[in-house]
Amino acid sequence: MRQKLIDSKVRWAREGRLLVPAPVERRRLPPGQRLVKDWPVLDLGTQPNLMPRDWQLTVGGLVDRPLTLTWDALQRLPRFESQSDIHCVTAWSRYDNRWTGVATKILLALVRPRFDARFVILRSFDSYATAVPLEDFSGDDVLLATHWEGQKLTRAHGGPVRLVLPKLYFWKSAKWLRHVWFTDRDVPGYWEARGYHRRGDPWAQQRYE
Ligand SMILES: Nc1nc2c(c(=O)[nH]1)N[C@H]1C(S)=C(S)[C@@H](COP(=O)(O)O)O[C@H]1N2
Ligand SMILES: [Mo]
Repeated sequence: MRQKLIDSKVRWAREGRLLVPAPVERRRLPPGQRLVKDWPVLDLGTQPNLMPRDWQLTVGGLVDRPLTLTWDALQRLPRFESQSDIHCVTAWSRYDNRWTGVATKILLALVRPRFDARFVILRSFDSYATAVPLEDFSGDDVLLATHWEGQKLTRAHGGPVRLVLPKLYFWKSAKWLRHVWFTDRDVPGYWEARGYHRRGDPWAQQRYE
């Protein structure tokens, strides 16, 4: 009797019985990052002072319907809210930021990128620029943000309107957004021209090229 049990346990061991593939665990904090509770301000030192009525966004390039959005026109678009984590390439991360604004999906539906559009170039009122693949720009959690935690986005953090693209390092989330330009090839922005990665996925540690 006991021998039967032993034999079957030996067989189980040989067959690897009860072994199931471990779930692929994804830590919330990407490699090399450390968590902060405050919210650092990072930019090139010039923070444009824009009243909402001075703000205007132009959207063009490889699209069927180029568009200019005033602040009032932006308010009339459907609102979108999304909570996400910030990962800055200088190694700080901040969890649970609640953003409100207009989803890039809405913008894309309005301007209709042409089939050959593959990149989106973002230009800002402080002359900053950055480039992202259209696929990343189109993500479900990407928005033109006007509010953070229910409060109007401050000037220091890119108000009145900034991009928020949580799945890439935060340098891709252009503050004081001015132009959104669709292209068929990558055009390096401020940091990309200085050695930063063309895509910038924190999980793959795409800090530099
Ligand atoms: N217009 C503009 N957007 C910008 C920058 C900038 O210098 N100018 N800096 C980028 C960088 S490097 C980071 S880490 C984040 C910082 O955003 P925060 O100041 O709201 O934390 O903004 C990004 N967007
Ligand atoms: Mo940054």
